[in-house]
Amino acid sequence: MPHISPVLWQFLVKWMTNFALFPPEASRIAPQMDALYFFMVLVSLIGLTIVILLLTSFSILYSKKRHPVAVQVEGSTLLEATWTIVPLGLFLVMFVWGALIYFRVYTPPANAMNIYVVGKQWMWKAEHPGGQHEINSLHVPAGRAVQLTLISQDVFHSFSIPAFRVKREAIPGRYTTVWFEATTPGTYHLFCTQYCGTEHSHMIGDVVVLSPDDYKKWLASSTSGASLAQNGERLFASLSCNACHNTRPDARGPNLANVYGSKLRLSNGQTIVADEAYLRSAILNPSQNVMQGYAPIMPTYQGQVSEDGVIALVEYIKNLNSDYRVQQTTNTTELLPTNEGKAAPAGQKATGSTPAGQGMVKQ
Ligand code: HEC
Ligand SMILES: [Cu+2]
Repeated sequence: MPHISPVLWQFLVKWMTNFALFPPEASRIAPQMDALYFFMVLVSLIGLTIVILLLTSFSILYSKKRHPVAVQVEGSTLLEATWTIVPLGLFLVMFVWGALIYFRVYTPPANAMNIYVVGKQWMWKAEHPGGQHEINSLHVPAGRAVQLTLISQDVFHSFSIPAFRVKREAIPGRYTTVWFEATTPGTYHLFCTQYCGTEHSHMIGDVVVLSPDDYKKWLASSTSGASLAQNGERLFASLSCNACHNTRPDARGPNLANVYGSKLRLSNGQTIVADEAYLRSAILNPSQNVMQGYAPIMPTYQGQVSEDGVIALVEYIKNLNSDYRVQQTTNTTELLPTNEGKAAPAGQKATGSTPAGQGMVKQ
């Protein structure tokens, strides 16, 4: 595990963690984040020292006792340039350094496994693709990139794991994402860091980092029987989405197979990449982005499907994508129980082996 922070900072962090002054560094990004943080603290301390030294020495050197008559001092270009350029350089270093870390935190690697997190007053609900649900806790494997797709069911919340140095707003009406790679098995705190009502302080929980083997066991023991995609398939039928989205030649809606991740042309001439956020808005605000060649006849499902339901539908549509299925299989083969064919491959089975799903949506 490469540790970026120099030895002294590592020592400092260990010491502060020991005395509960600082959260442990339990993700790959944490040491990088801390290096920047300590750099900023150091620069501030040096600045503070210079200001205090100048303040005290000037008030002694130029006191009224020593200089009863004030002397007019003209400006010095060199002095002014120095105190402008040096701080500017320091702030630019912080800006570039911070931007690099920012992009790293908010750009998940392509092979990240995805977990949905729904925030609501006042709890966090995590939904794993295999159908495992948990409230105010989140189980993740160590050494794997994990992406969280967050949404709120009511007000603004903010999902924060200090030990991983990640934090992301959970916003009503929009998916947001953040990712991390946990390095050390253990239990860490999880907070809502956006004041969200009277019981905001109860919106806390545990992040449990497990070794890949233990994670595999956890997945197998907490499966609820149906994967998200399977639930989505059921919803797709019960909401009669398949009345329009089917393979009949006179189908009124587009075929949804391989839509996820593809570039779509809209009736207003724009193109858009169909990601999770697009699928969500296609279901809840269909009139917002109408596909070229189709009439805007799709009804809105606002108020008829919960966020959990939308997540299931989105996972189902993603699973209609043959590439995505292959990718998800390669991502999860080492982690998910393949032998009994329950949790992980169930997601694939949802679309592959159910005759109904096959006939209605897949082409
Ligand atoms: C009355 C017919 C009808 C029903 C019912 C319907 N849709 Fe649609 N849907 C359409 C049409 C037509 C479009 C293309 C025009 C548009 O984008 O609004 C579309 C577009 C979409 C898109 C965007 C796909 C793309 O290629 O742009 C998604 C996703 C989608 N529907 C999902 C659903 C889901 C999920 C349901 C059920 C909850 C559903 N639809 C129910 C007719 C329907
Ligand atoms: Cu909250």
